Amino acid sequence: RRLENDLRATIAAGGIAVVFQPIVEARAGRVVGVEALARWNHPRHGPVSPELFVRVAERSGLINDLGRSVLVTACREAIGWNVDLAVNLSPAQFWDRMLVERIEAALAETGFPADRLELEITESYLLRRPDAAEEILVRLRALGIRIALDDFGTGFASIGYLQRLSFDRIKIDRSFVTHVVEQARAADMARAIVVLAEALDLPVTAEGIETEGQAAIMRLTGCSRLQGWLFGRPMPPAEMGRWLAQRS
Ligand code: G
Ligand code: G
Ligand code: MN
Ligand code: NA
Repeated sequence: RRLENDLRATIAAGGIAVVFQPIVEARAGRVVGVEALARWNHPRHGPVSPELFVRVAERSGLINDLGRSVLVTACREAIGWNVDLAVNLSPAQFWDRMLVERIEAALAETGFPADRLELEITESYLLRRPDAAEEILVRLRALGIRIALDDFGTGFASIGYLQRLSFDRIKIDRSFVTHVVEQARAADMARAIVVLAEALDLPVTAEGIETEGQAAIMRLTGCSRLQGWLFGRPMPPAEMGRWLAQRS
């Protein structure tokens, strides 16, 4: 309750920060994108996990204000970087009937090019109403935005919907990446996911890459993009800007 009031005040004051994690092209290691991740540093409690404050925002009707704040901040920071920008959407945002208009307004307000924006959505909540979900995906893609299916594999209820819904990319959850070096089974699972994605013409990003060994295997497995601490931790905008400048 108190957290909810603090969150409302922080969002209103523009106090939700955004950090950025680099995403690299698997073969040459060139930076091709960044993922925006929301951060809230509470004056008394310190950093609050985004899982917690996103949940609080969803319960208290603040999610659209939070989402707008993150999207606008991320677009403003990333506009001068010549790379794609990935932003996470929560289920409540996805199902809001003004979603497409809100995204369009944020793009217009910041001047951020739609074809550099990728929205990350998780699979679990699309399954309940796949036809309604597809209608929204089609409208978003008509704006020129791309859609990534995030945390893929964690809510594996059905693969049938994969061919019914219009995605542009799959992000393999890091739980499938963690053990690929020492467990043949894990590497086989990762490979199976990539084969499935290939059958649907969907490029794959591997998340949570922490070691060179994991990077090598996921590259061989056929992932086109890699993301994780090996390449870069989430960084504040100024640091991300310097990091990108050093690498181009
Ligand atoms: O940044 P990381 O440490 O801790 O993120 C934890 C979780 O919070 C991840 O599942 C991530 O997708 C989610 N998350 C981070 N930023 C945002 C955001 O801006 N919006 C939503 N909906 N989720 C976010
Ligand atoms: O759910 P989503 O994929 O959006 O969440 C991204 C989360 O993964 C963020 O919390 C981010 O901080 C975290 N993350 C990014 N790279 C790594 C990594 O290499 N290892 C681990 N353990 N977490 C990571
Ligand atoms: Mn994500
Ligand atoms: Na993920």
